[in-house]
Amino acid sequence: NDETLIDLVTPAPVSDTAEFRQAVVEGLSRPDRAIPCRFLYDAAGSAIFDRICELPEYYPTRTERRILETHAKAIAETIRGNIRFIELGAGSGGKAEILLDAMEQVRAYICIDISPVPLASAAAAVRTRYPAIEVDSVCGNYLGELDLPTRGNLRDVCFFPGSTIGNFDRDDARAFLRRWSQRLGQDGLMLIGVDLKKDIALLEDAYDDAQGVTAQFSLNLLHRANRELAADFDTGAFAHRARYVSQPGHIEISLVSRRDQTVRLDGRSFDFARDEAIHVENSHKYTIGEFASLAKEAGFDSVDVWTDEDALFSVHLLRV
Ligand code: AVI
Repeated sequence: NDETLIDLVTPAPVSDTAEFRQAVVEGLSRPDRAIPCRFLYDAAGSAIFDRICELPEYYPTRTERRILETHAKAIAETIRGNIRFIELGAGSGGKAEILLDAMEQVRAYICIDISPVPLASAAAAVRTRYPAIEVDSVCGNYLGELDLPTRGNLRDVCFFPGSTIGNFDRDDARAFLRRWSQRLGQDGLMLIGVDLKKDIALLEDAYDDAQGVTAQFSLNLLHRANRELAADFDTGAFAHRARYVSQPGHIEISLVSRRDQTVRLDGRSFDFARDEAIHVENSHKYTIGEFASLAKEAGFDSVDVWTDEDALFSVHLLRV
């Protein structure tokens, strides 16, 4: 349902402190401790995430870009009619431009993001680079209720790169796709990046890199609680853990207490036993067939799918 989707929102909303406080207090008060992954993306977390995307172990970003570069023409040729291109989340690091360069049939572009500043700069960049395309931006949560400008007789193509869908659990991913299949209407298309199942060591290394940047990304959540909520986490006393869970197939990321300890926050104390975990993120992985079936359940047919030669990552084109 929509409420759960909003709770799980991943892509970089700058959430306010009150919301963060409530999530941390609630999340630490439960027996299975957890903090929703959207809180990973404050300014510091977003900057660390940009560094993750450049890591040798973190293959998704560069692999998806390569797939788009290699197949941009084929993708453009598969999509007929005049198009309104809808990008979910601002600033795909140039991935939208790879497609816009190849797709001469794009007449309008809309970017949707919850944060106004990246939204405005994404729209401005497209306006400058493609003066013939009509550019619009919608400040809102693309996981929730949203009013899109009317589309005229253009065909909607929604672009959702980065395997951000992987940060939703399977049910939420299906609900998200269903919502968009309804919103896009007849003939609408969804072009979506999805990380693939693969060798477990490769996957685990991608989420636990040698330089420890991903560990910093997770631990930033505790630094953020210290900064914003005056918590007293001893951040050195928690370890980043990324492990692959084969059913249904996801990387599960947690912060694990290295010793018995007590953390104070908001006038409360939270006791941690050694090895007790705070769950911070899941990153789901799919086979091509699994993702196509999930999309089918959500009202999409599979049109085509592109992948790299090592079958690390996939880009699906789905049709309502
Ligand atoms: C944003 N998202 C697709 C990333 C992923 O791969 O699940 C988030 C991430 N967390 C640690 N590394 C990357």
